[in-house]
Amino acid sequence: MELLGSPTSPFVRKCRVVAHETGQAADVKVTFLGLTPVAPNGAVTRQNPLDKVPVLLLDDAPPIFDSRVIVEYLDAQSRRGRLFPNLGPARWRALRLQTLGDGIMDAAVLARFYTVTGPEKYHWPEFIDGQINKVTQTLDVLESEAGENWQDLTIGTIAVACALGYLDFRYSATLDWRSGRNTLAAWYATFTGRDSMRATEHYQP
Ligand SMILES: N[C@@H](CCC(=O)N[C@@H](CS)C(=O)NCC(=O)O)C(=O)O
Repeated sequence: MELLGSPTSPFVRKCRVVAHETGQAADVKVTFLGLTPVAPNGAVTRQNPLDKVPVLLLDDAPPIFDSRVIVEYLDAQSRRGRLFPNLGPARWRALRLQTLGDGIMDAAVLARFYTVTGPEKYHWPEFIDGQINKVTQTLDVLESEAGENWQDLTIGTIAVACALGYLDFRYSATLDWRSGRNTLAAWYATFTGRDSMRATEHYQP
């Protein structure tokens, strides 16, 4: 399997963490490439008409995207198969948590495009504030929920950890997400020590 991705994408990181946690890191070759919403990458376009990473290339089947489908595929491929709980309340909790983590990533990636990546004439303070509000509101909900169930390793806790890692990576100067969120911060401090997180830290290409 080959994973097309950008080294700075939190969605790509989520897939890589899952590859590690399911014992498949050695089976997933990671190929890093660059792209933005206004500068698509032909290698990605050929595999995913939506022009987004991550994309998982398979030997004998069409490519898989987006990250939510990739992580479920990897989990299903694994003999461990433990990141998606079986049908029942635990499953919906994990999927809901994944949505919250992914939602932080979506808003934070989008806000960055309108602040740093995009041209200055498109910097739109109200739009950026709206995205950052989504991030902080979601962080407040996570703070109120970070507790006992979060000891379990699920696709939900992985997505939240990758979202927080992205905030540290891109927003450390402007968003002190730990302030007033001690429970979440303590949980993350432990989670980020996992081998899978350490092996996939963001870096600037
Ligand atoms: N919902 C998608 C989001 C993926 C996404 O937004 N990827 C960004 C990189 S962080 C991207 O490829 N952006 C290029 C574009 O939007 O054209 C997923 O979970 O895979």
